Amino acid sequence: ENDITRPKGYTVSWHSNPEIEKHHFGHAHPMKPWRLTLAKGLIMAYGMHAAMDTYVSRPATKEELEDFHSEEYLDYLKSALVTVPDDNEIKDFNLGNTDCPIFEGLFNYCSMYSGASIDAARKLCNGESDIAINWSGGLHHAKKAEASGFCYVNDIVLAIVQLLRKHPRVLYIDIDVHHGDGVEEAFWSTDRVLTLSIHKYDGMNFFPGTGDLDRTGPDSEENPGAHHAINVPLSDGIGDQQYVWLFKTIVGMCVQRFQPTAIVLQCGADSLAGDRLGRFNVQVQGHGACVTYCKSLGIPLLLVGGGGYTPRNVARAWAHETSIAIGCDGKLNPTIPQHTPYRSHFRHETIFPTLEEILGDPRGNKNTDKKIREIVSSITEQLRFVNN
Ligand code: ZL4
Ligand code: CA
Ligand code: ZN
Repeated sequence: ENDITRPKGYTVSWHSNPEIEKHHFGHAHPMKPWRLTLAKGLIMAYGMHAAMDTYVSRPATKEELEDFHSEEYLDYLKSALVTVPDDNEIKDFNLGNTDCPIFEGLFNYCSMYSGASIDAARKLCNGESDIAINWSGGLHHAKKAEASGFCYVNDIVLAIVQLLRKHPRVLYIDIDVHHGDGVEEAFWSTDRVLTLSIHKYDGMNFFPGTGDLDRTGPDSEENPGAHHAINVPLSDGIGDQQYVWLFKTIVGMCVQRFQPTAIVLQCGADSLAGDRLGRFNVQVQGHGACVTYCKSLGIPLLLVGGGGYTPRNVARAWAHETSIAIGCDGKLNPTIPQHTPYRSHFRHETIFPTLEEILGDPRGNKNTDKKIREIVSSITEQLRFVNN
C-alpha cells in the first residue's frame, strides 16, 4: 500500500506523452528517449502520479514554435527525411550529422516535447499549478535557425516566452553539465530574464565551448541585457558538498538581487556521477538538493529535464526530484522496496542501490575550494549591476 497523497496547499502538474519516448536517434547515439520510460516507471511504481495533476501533452503548433524559431528552419525540420543531406543543408541548419541526426518522426518528437513545456508554463501562468514538470524538455542548445547538441527546438525558450506574458522577471537556472548556450543567447539582450548555467568548462575541449565566468551579457552598458548572463565554469569531479554550496549561494544572491516572479530549472542529469558524457561527481541527493532549494523559494517553478546519458541514473534522479516536488521525499512508503524495481535494463546490477545512491566511477575532484570562492566573489560583483 502506498500513502502518497496530494501535497497540501500547492499543486504539481506533470506533463508528458508516451509518444516522445518511442523515438530513436540511431544506433549508439547517447540521447535515448526511452530513459523517460524508465523515469515514468519509477514515478508510477512509487505511486507519485496520484499526488499530481497529470496531463498528456499535445504537439506545439507552428505558431507557438515560431515564437522563437525561424519559419525556414521549421519548414526544413518538418520536411527533413532520413537521407544524407547535401552540404548546403548541413551549413544552414546544422541538421543531419552525428550529434543531430534526422530520424523518423523527428518533427513530431520536437513538437511533442515543446508542447509539454509550453503547457507546463501556461499552467504556472494561470495559477493552476505551482510546480510544473516536463522531464522530456530541457533542450537548451537549440538556436533560432540551428540544431545543436542533440537539441532541435528550444522548448525552454518557448516556455519562458509564455511565462514572460504574465511574469515581469524570470530566473533561468541550468544544472546540466553542458553550458545552456541556446537559452542564454535567446535572452542575451533583455533584463527580464536572468540566465544562470553551471557547467563543465574547458574551452573548446568540452561542448559547446562557451560559458566562461566573464561571459556576463552584452558589452554595452546601454544594452538592458548587460550583466544578465551568469556562468559558473567548473572542472571535472565536483561533488555534492561544493556543488550544493555553490548552487544555494549563487541562486540565493540572484533571487535577492533580481527578485524573479517565476523560475525555470533545467535539471539535466548528465551532471550526475557515472554519466556517459558528463565529468562531475554529483549524487542524486546533491542534484535533488538544487530542486529542494528552488521549491523552498515559494515562486512558481517549472522543472524540465535535459541531458542524462546513463539511463538508470537519469530515472533515479528525476523520480527523486518528482518526489521532492510533491513533498514525499524521504517518506516514500517503506513497504515500497527502497531498491529500484526490477527492470530488464537494471538486470546486470549485482546490488540494488536506493534512490539516493549512484554507482559511478568516482572521478578525481579538480575544483579547489579557493577556485569555488573566487567564482562566488566574481558573481557577487556582477550582481551589483543587477537591480530591481
Ligand atoms: C555521439 O557514439 O562535442 C553521436 C555523440 C553518435 C554514435 C556513433 C557515431 C560515432 C558521443 C557524442 C561518432 C560520434 C562523433 N554516436 C560525435 C564536436 C563533436 C562532433 C560529433 O546534454 N562527435 C561535437 C554534444 C557533443 C561534440 C553534446 C549535450 C546535450 C545536452 C542537452 C550535447 N558534441 C564531437 C563528437 C556516438 C556519440 C558519442 C557526443 N557529442 C558527446 N558529446 C557530444 O547538453 C540535451
Ligand atoms: Ca548547465
Ligand atoms: Zn548536457
